[in-house]
This record gives sequence, structure tokens and C-alpha cells, in this order.
Amino acid sequence: MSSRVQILETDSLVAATPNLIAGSHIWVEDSDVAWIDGKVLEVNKEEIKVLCTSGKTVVFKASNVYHKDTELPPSGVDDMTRLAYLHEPGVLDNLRSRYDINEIYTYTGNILIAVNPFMNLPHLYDSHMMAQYKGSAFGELSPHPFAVADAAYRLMINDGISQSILVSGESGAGKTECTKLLMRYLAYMGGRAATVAEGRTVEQKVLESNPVLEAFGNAKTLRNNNSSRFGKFVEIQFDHKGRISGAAIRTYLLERSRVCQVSDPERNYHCFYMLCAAPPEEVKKYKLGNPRTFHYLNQSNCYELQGVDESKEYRATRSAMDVVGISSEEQDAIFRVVAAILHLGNIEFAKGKETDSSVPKDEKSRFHLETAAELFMCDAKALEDSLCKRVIVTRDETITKWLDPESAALSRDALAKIVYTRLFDWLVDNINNSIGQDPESKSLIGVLDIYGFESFKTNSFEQFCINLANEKLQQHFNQHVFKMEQEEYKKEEIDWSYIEFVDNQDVLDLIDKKPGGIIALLDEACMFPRSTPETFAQKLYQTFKNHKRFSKPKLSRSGFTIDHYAGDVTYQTDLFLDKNKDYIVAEHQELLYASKCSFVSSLFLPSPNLSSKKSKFSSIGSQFKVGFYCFLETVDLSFLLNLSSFEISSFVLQQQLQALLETLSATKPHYIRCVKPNNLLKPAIFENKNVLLQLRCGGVMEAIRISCAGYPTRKTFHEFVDRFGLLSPEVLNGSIDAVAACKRILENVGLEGYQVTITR
Ligand code: AD9
Ligand code: MG
Repeated sequence: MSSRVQILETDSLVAATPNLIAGSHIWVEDSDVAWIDGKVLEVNKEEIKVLCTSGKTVVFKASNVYHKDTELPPSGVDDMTRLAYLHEPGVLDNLRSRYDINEIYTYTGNILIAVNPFMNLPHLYDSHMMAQYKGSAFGELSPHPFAVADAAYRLMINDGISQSILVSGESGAGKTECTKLLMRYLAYMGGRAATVAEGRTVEQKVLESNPVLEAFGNAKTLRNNNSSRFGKFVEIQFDHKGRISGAAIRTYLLERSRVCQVSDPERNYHCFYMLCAAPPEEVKKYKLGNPRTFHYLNQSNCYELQGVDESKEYRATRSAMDVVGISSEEQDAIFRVVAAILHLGNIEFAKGKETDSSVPKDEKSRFHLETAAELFMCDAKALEDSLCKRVIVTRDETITKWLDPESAALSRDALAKIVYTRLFDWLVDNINNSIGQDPESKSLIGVLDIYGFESFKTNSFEQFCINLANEKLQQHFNQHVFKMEQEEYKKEEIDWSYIEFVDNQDVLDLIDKKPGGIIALLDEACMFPRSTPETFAQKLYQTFKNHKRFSKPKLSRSGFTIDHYAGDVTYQTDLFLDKNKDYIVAEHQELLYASKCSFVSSLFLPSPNLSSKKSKFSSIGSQFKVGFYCFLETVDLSFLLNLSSFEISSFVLQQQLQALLETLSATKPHYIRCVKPNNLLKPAIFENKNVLLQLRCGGVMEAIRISCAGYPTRKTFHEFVDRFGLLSPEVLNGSIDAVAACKRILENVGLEGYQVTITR
């Protein structure tokens, strides 16, 4: 990430260096560890000579030097707002001191910061702990996700307001683990609801949905051995007694390219490896074997995960599927489809007799083709045709066109991706249907586990979508933490020079304004067959040449840079158009709809309106599709007529994000910011610079700045008199009103830096 991260100049935090004298303990900037402590040797007007703990003596400007809190207990403080000096080095030092003794949670006011320990700390999460947090006031016990869940639960019960808990952070920071803890605590608080059919309680189903979704939606990546390749919002509904009465899961943008493309040392989705390790009779039934023999798995050299027994995982997934109400016939069909995808991937193509045609390359490819057809329960010849030919229907005629071997392989991969995506969506829908919705429920708690901001060496369409989601959530965070705060001050008529924070509305406009934003231009480019990444990029350069959040990287003809709230990111447009277009080829659709397996056939129901849409969230995509078809009526579509469906990913994402933000804005939000202390995924390593960047990207530094520049303690007049009346006992006899009493107390003790407002 880049220089733009400097939105928070450290000197705009608290200017904390008055009274510097020789011997003062201070923090100074350091290129290796971000901040290093030292002792002042000499003060020379604006120049300070410092002996750093590294042994170096360096001269700094006084404005770049910060007081170090020498009174800080070795174990730090559990709320940043209790630090004597609330500045960046102080915050970092506190987190680090706590991390060193496995105190991984710290508050910043109401925000919980969680630093991934990369080791098991079971005592932190046992039932004894849950019992402790139940009913204790927020802030009374050590910071903990249970405390956040408890606060949300109690606010929901007492005020009848729906709540949401937003967990964010970069890949591997611990979001999913944290989300599971929150769900466990909520199940504990709202458990014992009436059992539903099959003797499973709603909360059991909610909890067991996690392993099922992880088996099919998680994979090992460079950053995390169990990385969620989709975003997730779980809405837990409660009845009037505060018991869980229903739940709905909404997922976002499963990474579909992974199904047929894996780079070393990552892995494909866990379910593939589990199935290869299933009991022998199943492996035989699905004609599987060593994962090394499958093209979709052997593009990478990584097959095993340390500490993971795949056959055990397979059994665990099966039993979680039982719990969430997936019948054993359905489970068989699901794994049959998973196996079919592996066989599909092993079909290679060679040139056929006709020019530019293709056929399965050899006996081995034929075997896999036939096996895939057998498992999909469809006709092998029809499968071959759907991979090697296209039927183009124009207004006047129907033409059959051969695909060359390269295009046939692409067609095969497209089939694998669409089947897997449909399978995943089916799982989500099915879990939702099985858990059931409570139409009577008035209050809910939503838990959001969504990918954090991403900035890599090369960034493509996926990063673009992820970062759009993060910009939106950041705005939501801004609105709540900052705008609400400001409004509160305004309402209380407090003389307060407003702190400026970086509003990101301009970035959002750049990306998703309709019409005219980058997504609108991308969707437009996707409609025209002659568009190329270069023409799309040129269009962007032209349109946004004066936009201050947009720039064209030097020496690039297809890249563009967005100045995000968390830093500059340069995107490569090469695959934007292809990835944004999500074709379902008519031949694939017809083939699998005709499957003799009702499960497979149900995944490919022809009309978007006909698929099972009983659950709360599943209809977003299809609503979009219907709307999109209407929109398509207005343009010349002859080139699209051979596609039975054409979705545009970014368009779907926009709809989903809008729905998510609407849901969130009707709730009271709670924030958990997860931090990954190192990129080695190892315990006990805390990399300052890395952590600092994450705190800035998550808006934590900004939130700290606002709370220290404002008035963090706000007591009503009565609360104040109750608490501090003893300091001026004469105000307690009831002769003066509460406002006058407060003023008297404050004057008597000679306090400074307070304000008396309308209600506080
Ligand atoms: V990703 O964006 O889905 O790639 P997450 O979800 O942020 O990522 P995850 O929760 O999967 O990260 O955590 C990564 C790993 O860190 C886990 O597999 C654990 O090995 C480890 N972890 C995370 N949180 C804890 C914890 N509270 N205690 C112990 C943890 N280990
Ligand atoms: Mg995750």
C-alpha cells in the first residue's frame, strides 16, 4: 500500500511534545519498526537530540517527537482511550505489550481490536467464559468478542433495536474465527428455542452452517490456510423472548476462478481434497483417487494442510450437512457433482477432422468425459458436443460452429465454474430454507464477515470488487463513528472545531455512480463485442482525466489507479471484461437441465424466476437478472442470443451491497477490527509497520483521533452529581438544580477543559 495511507499525519493526532527536557522518554519515527523509543539528550529549540534504544543517536524535529508514557503498566491498558498519550506510537506500543502476554483484544472506545494470536487459547472461549460475560456491563471484563455480542444482544432486548456486528480486516486476520465466536455466544444467549423438524434446534443449524460453507467456500491461499473465498452476512432472528427463532445467510462473490485455476502453493476448495480422502467405497463409486492425478488440483504442488486430516474433515462435513438438513440423497448428489468437476478438468482436447474443430484428446480424456457424464447423469455425447460446439441462433438462421481445442478447454472450464457456483448457491439457499425464517421476528443481530481491503502487486477485477465493498463499508463506518459524533456535538451545541476526516464519497462516485462511474462504463463495454481492455481503459482515461481520485499509471496502456481511502491501488484491466461477464452457455444449460439427476437438473432450471427462492436473500441475483433483461431489450442483442443468461458480476455486487447497506443502516452497528500481526502466520511475532497500516486502513487511527479531540466522557447532569457530588457536598441538599450543581462541582475542584451542554 502506498503513500496515500498518510491521510493521518501523525502530527494531526495529539501534538504531544510540550515540556521536553533532557531525560524525557519519547517516541521517534524509525524506518524499520515505525516507532522506536529513546531518551532526549539535548533540546535545541526546534531540534531534539535523541539516544534511541537501538543505540543510535539521532537529531529530530521537535514536531516529530512524541512523549512516551513511562507509567504504562507492562500489560498495557485494555481501552486505548485510557492511554495518557493517545498517539500512534502509544497505540501501537499498547497493542504490542498486550499481545506479548496473549491479551489479544483491546478496545478503542466501542471498537474492539483483535490481534490474531496464531495459536490456540482455549481458556478464552470456554463455557465458563461465556457465563462470565453474560450480563456483565460492557467494559467491566477484559475486552472480548463475547462482550461485543453480549452488548448487542442486550441492546436488542432492552431497546428493541436490531443490531449488527461488522468484522473486518485483511485476509488471515481472524475475521471468520471471530465471527464463529460471536455466533456461538449468540446461540448460547438465545438458545433452547423450540426444536424444529429432525430434532435440530435453530441455533445448532446456524452453527453447523459454518463447516458446510467452509468446506465448499474456503481454500488455502498464500495469506491464510483456511481463507474464505466469499463474503458472508448472517442475520440471526430472535423472538420476543430473546430466543433465536430463525436465521438467514447471505453470501457475496464466491471466487469462481479458483475451481479451475490454482497457483502454487495455494489449493482449490477444501471439498475436493476431502472427497479424494473419503472412505474407499465412495472413492471407488466416484472413480476418484490421488488428488495429484487431477488437473484442477495438480496445477499447484500443495495437497495437504498441516494438522488437517482430510478424511476426518470429510466425515465432519457430512455430519454438519446432516445437521443443516441436507438429506443423504442430496449429499450423494452434491459429492457426485464435485467428483464430476474433477473429471471434467481432466478432459483434454486435440484438433478434430474438421478445420478448427476439437475432440477429446485420447482414451484417457474419453474416460474422464464419460465418467463426468455418468456422474452428472447426462448423455456423454451431449456433454462432448456442449464442450466442442456452439450453436449460434441469429434472427434468420441457426449455425453450428466448432470450437478449436483451446476454446473447447475454455468451454470446459466455464462449465466447471458455473456448476460449482450453482452448487454453492444451492447450499446457501438450502441451509436458509432448512433453518427457516421467522416472519414474526422484530429484532435481529447481523454478523458480517467480509474480505478486507486488498492491494497486491497486480490487482484485477476481484480486488476491484472487494475494494468497492470496503469503500462502502468504510463510508458506513465514517457515517456512524464520525458523522454521528459530530451531530451529537452539534445537537448539544458544543463549541467544537470540527475535526476533518476524509470522506470517501468522491471515490464511491468515481466507482459506482450511475451513470458515468467506472462500473457503468465497464458494463457498457461488456455489451459491445468489439471492446478490448485497451478501449475500456482509454474510455476511463478520457472520462476521468480530471478526477482527483483517478490516475493513469505512467507507461501503462490498460491499467488505472484509484486513490482509495486506504491507499492507492493500481488495477490491471486485462481480464476485467471477461471476469465481469458471466455467461451461461445455452448448451451447458440445456445439457444439465436434461440430467436424470433431479438435483443436477434443479441447479439449471431455465428461467431465473423458477429456481427455489424461498429464502430471504436468495432472490437478489434473479431480480437483477430480470431487470437486466429488460435493460438489454433496448440494445442490439443479436450477438448475445446464443447465451441463455448473461450476468454482470459488478452489477450483481452493486445490488447486493446496496441491499446490505440498507439492512445495516436499520441496525445499530458494532465494530470489530481484526489485525494480522505478521505475514508468516506464526505466533508471537508482531510487525509494527504491518500492524500500523492495518489500523490506518480500518479507520482505527481516525476513530482514535476523533475521540481524543472531542469529549470522550459524557455524563448526564444527574449521573454527574451522583458520581461527583461528594466533592462539593453542599450541592447534595437539593437546594439547587442539577445543572447548577454540576457547574458548582466543576468550579470547586478547579477543573479545566470541560463543557456544559444542553443535556450533559
Ligand atoms: V480471510 O479474509 O477469510 O482469508 P480471516 O477470515 O480474516 O481470513 P481466519 O478467521 O480464517 O482469517 O483466521 C486465520 C487463521 O488464524 C485461523 O485459521 C487460525 O489458525 C488463526 N486464528 C484466527 N483467530 C484466532 C483466534 N482467536 N485464536 C487462535 C486464531 N487462532
Ligand atoms: Mg475468513
